[in-house]
Amino acid sequence: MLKQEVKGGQASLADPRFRADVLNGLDRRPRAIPARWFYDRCGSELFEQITGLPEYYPTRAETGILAQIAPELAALVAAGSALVEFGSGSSTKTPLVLDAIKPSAYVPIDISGDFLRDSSRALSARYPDLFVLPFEADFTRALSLPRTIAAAPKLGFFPGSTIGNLIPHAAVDLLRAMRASLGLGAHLLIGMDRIKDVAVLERAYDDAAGVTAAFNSNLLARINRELDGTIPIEAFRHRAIWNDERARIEMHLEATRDVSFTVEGQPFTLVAGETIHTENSHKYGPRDARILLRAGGWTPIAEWTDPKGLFAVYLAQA
Ligand code: AVJ
Repeated sequence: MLKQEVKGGQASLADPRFRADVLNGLDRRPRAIPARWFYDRCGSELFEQITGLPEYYPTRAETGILAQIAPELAALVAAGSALVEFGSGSSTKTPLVLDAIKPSAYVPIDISGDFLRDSSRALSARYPDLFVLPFEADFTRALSLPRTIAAAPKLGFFPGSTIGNLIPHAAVDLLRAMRASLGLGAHLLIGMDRIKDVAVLERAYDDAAGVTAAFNSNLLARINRELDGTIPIEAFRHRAIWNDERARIEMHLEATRDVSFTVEGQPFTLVAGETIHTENSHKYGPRDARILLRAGGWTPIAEWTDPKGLFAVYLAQA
C-alpha cells in the first residue's frame, strides 16, 4: 500500500521520546507505555468519541459542574486574571471558564505544537477580542510564563481528571511544578474523578461500542505507523481493570496468544496472557483529593460535584 510506504519512509522522523518510551516500555516487566502517547490525530479523535459515550460519565459530569459554577467562580477569581490551561484546550470546557471569568489573556500550554495551534486558532475565531498566547512547553516542569502576563493574577486550569493519569508521587510533582509556574497567590481549577461503584468505573473504560478498545489498540497501530512496527494488532485484547489497592482503573493490552514482532528492528515476544500496561486513571475520594492538593502546595478553597457525586472540580490557591 502506498500509504504504508510513505509512512514507513517517515519512520526516522518519529518523535525520539516516543521511540524511547516504547522500546524501554516493551523491554521492562511489567511492560508499560506512558498514556500520553495515545494522542496522535487518530487517538485524539477516538478520545473525542469516548467523551460522548453513554458509559463515559466524566466529561458530561465535569462540563455540567463548570457550567453551574460560573457565577461562583467569577466571584472567587480576581478580575482580569490570565487563564493558563495545562494541555491543549478542549473545545467544550475552556469556553465555559472563559465565559465565567472573562480573562485578560488565555495561555494554553502543550508539548505538541500541532494541537496547540489547532485549539488556539479555534478559540481565537470564537473569541476575537481574547489575547491568546499559545505556549509550546512541557508543563510537567516549572516554566517561565510569557512576560506579557507577568502582572496579571493567574488561574491555572487542568480539567478532565488528567491528573489521574499520574501515580500520586508524579501527581504531586506536577502540582508543585504548576505552583512554581503560576506563582504564589495563583488559583488552580482542577478536575478529579471520584472513587465509585466498580461496575460503573469498569464500564466507563470498556464501553459496549468498543470505542475505548479501539482507543487502546490505536497505540499499537501508532507504533506500527511511526516506529516501523510489525505488531499483529488483532492478537491483543483490550482490558480495563479496577486496582482497588491503588484506587485506579488500569488499561492493558493483553496478548491472546504467544506473539512475536519487531519495533524499529528490535524483536519482542509476549506469551499468551501477558499484557502491556497502557494507562492508569487514578480516582480520588474527597479527603484523598484535598490531601493530594495540599501535598502539591495548593490550599483547597472550593469543591463542587455533579448531582450524582461522580466527579469533582476543585478551586485551590497557591
Ligand atoms: C483523559 C486521562 C482523563 O483517564 O478517563 C478515557 C483518558 N482513557 N478512556 C481518563 C481515557 C480511557 C482519560 N483522561
